Amino acid sequence: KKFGIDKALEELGISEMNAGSSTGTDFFANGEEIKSYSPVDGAYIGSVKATTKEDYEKVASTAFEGFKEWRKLPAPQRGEVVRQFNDELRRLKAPLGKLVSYEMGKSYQEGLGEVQEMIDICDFAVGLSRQLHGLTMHSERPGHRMYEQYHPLGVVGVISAFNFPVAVWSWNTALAWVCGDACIWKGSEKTPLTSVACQKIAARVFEQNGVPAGISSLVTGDYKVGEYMTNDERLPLISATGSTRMGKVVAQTVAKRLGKTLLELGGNNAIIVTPDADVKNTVIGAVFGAVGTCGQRCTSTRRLIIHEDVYDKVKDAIVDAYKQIKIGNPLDENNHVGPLIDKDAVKNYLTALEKVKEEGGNILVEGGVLEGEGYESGCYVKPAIAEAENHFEIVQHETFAPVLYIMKYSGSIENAMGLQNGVRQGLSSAIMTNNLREAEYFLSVEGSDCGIANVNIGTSGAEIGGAFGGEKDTGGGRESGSDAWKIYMRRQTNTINYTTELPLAQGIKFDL
Ligand code: UN1
Repeated sequence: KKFGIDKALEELGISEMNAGSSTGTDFFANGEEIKSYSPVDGAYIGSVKATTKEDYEKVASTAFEGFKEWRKLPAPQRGEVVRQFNDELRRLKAPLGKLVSYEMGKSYQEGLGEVQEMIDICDFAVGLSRQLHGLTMHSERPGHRMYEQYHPLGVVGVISAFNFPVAVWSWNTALAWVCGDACIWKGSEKTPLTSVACQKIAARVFEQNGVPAGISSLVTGDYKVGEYMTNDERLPLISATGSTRMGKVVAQTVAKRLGKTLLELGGNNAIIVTPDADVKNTVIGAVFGAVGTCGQRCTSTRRLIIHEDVYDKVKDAIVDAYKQIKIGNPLDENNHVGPLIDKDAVKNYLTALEKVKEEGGNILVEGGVLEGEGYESGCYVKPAIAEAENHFEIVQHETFAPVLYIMKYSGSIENAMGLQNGVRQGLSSAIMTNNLREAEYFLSVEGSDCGIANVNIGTSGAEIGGAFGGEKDTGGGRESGSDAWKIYMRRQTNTINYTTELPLAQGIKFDL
């Protein structure tokens, strides 16, 4: 069953593919072919051509030239272009959500949710386009005025991952565009068609508005194309989402030329379940967090840290809930969990299950690869649960699959906090409690060390209005809401003297 995927491709204008790199509505395709197969049914969807070094030069120089014009347009007018782009996203929400689901494998509901995140960040960006404000300060010198302003930064490189193939791009670009930047996007080579679909939508709206070429640019390919970007001095900022290993390489390369990075890397997210947690809500938050998107969100719940007094009760309720999970074609709305992205991901999942057993873990819900009708792609796996210790090597490691580790704590919240913070990653965290003292401790300076800390909701499913990102091995970057826009602009402090004298700061006398 195709669930209307052909119609969706047609509506997005990507049924006849000859795509690759792009600085507008046209594509140039010179590199080697990248074929996209759906993890849903293993079928070939289409192909694009990788960006060559020459293609990249063309893209980067066009973006650079385009930026010089785009930056002169008043920010609210740039916001108006983003508003029109958002109208198109609203119109095409269903087909784009469907393509995301089909090419990436997340449920259709989550595909729609991802496009909704794009819509939300565009709304946010439109309002922001009238609020890119700095501060004014009082000068220490008479007759002087001091203030700060934010100017467009330049050409921003965006490197995104397969798991959120469209939303992460828009978190970066919607803000960067209203900030007056041009963007060069390298999407994941595992989801090239969603990238092409997005570029088509943006480029069409931009062209209709007379926006110069290159403000929305696309490059395609693997890490080699990423290296063109990270080494390019014309790109003052590289925003990269992916593994910690990738982030370290990106950070070092960009730092060598003193460029800026915004890194959103791995997580190892835990929910602490305290003695007076609401068990029903805990189950919903933990199960969605662990199996949603087949465990392939950076915010997916990897660990449950449960107090001994409620350990058996919560464990049994979660194991029970896993029995209700329906695994299958994610376009079929009866299913909760779709496939993993590809067979490499299946291998990593199986390795994690082996390792947790080797290290002494106790499997509570057996995993395994599904076979037979509907599972022909070989990418469907059973969400698994293991009782494990926090110090196990495999527990310390982020496995991008639906494997949940359960562990026990005794005594006070401090003990749970130690386990939660006792990993290298620091993205998302949650506590389930109705106890004010525990909740406030969790949020206090001694509490969670993550970029996201939630009370009585799970670790995944953050709203766009907050700054998104985390500490330690998660990379330290913040994208999306709050004041994350500032990284896409350059800050300037201005001091203006409107007197006939020239007094020096700090009262220094310099008489000539
Ligand atoms: C990611 O997995 O890279 O909070 C992003 C969430 C989503 C974004 C996840 N809004 O789960």
